[in-house]
Amino acid sequence: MKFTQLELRRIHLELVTPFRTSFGEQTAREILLIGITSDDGTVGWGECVAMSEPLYSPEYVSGVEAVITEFLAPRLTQGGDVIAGDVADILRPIKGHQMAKAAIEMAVLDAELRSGGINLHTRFGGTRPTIPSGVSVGIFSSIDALLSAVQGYVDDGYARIKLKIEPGWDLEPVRLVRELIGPEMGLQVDANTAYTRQDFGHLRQLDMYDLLLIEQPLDTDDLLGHRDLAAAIETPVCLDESIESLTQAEDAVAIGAAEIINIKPGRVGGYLEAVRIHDLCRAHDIPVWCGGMLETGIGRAANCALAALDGFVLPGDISASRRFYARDIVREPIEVVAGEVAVPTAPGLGYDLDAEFVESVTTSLQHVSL
Ligand code: NPG
Repeated sequence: MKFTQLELRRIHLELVTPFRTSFGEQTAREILLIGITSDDGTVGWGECVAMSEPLYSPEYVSGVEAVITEFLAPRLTQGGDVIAGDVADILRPIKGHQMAKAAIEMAVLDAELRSGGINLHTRFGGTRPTIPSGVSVGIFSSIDALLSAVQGYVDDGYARIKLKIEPGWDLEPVRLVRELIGPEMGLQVDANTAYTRQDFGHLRQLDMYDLLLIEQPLDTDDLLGHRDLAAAIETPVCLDESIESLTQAEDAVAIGAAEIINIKPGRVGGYLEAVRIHDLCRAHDIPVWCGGMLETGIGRAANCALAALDGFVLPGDISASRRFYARDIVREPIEVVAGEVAVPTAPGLGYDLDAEFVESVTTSLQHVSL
C-alpha cells in the first residue's frame, strides 16, 4: 500500500484502580496511538505499549514519539509501497526501539487487513473462537485488600490469577491466595526482575504452592541466572523482559533459561515477530502465553488473535477492558464470559474505534507526512 501520513496521538486514561508492580504504581495510563493513512483513505491504528517512564524497559512514551518522528517515519516508505511483512526489515537499521517499531507495524497491518476486508484472526490462522482469560493482580498495601481483590476477580470468572510479587510480598500473599482460590485454579507469579541470584533458596519455597510459573524473577540481562534458577526450583521459569527478539528466544530456549515464554508483541518488535517466536516455541515444546501491557481495545483485540494460535497453551493477560478502564476507546470493549474472551472477527485488528471518545481523551497530536 502507499501511505501518505502518520498520526501520533497521545491519550490519557485513568485506571479504575491503582496498579502496583515491583517497579512502581500507576494510577493512569499515557498511551501513544499511531494512525497511518493510505492514499485511498484507509486508516490503520497501532497502539504503542511503552509506559510513561523507562521502568519496565528502556522505552517510554516521549522517547517513542521522538524516535518515530526523527528516524522511523522518514525511513518507512521512501516514496514506495509498503506491506506489513516488510516493516521490520525496513526499520532494522535503527537499533532497538522494539515498542516503537511494533506500533508502526501494527498500524500498517491494520490498514492492510482493512483494505483487504480480512481479520487478523484469519490472517494468523488461529483456530479457537474464544481464548481463556487471565487477570494480573498488583501489589497491595494489605493482605486483606489483596484477598478481596482476588475474590472479585474469581467472581468475575477469570480462568487464572497472576500475582505481582517482590521481596517482602511473596510467600505469604501466594500462600493465602492459593488457600482462597483452592488447589484447582491456575495461579502464577510475576516479579518483574525484583530478585537476584542470591534469592534461589527463598524462591524455592514457592514450589509448595503449585504455581503455573514464575515470571521474570531476575534481571532482564541475566539469562544464565534464569537457567540456573530453572535447574534449582520446580516452579517453571518464564521469561518476559529478557526476550526482545526471535534470536533472544532461540538463545534462551537453547540454554534452558526459558521453560515458558510470555510473548508480548510490543516487546519483541511486532505481531509478526511474535508469531515467529510462537512457532519456534511450538517446535521446541515450550509453552507460551500472551502478556498484557494494559492495552486499550485496539491492542486487546490484536492480542486475542495472537493468543488464538495453538502454541498459546496457557491463559494470557487478556482481561476485560473494564479491569483497567471505566470506558474503553473502542465501541465493543473486551468482555470476559465464563472465563473466556471472544476473538474479534471484524476486518483489520478487529476493533471499532470510538473516535469521539478518543478525541476527548487526546492530550497531544502531531502529523508526519510520509
Ligand atoms: O493485563 O494488561 C494487563 C497487565 C498485565 O501485569 C501485566 N503487565 O510485567 O507483564 C507485566 C505487566 C506490566 C505492568 C508491564 C505494567 C508494564 C507495566
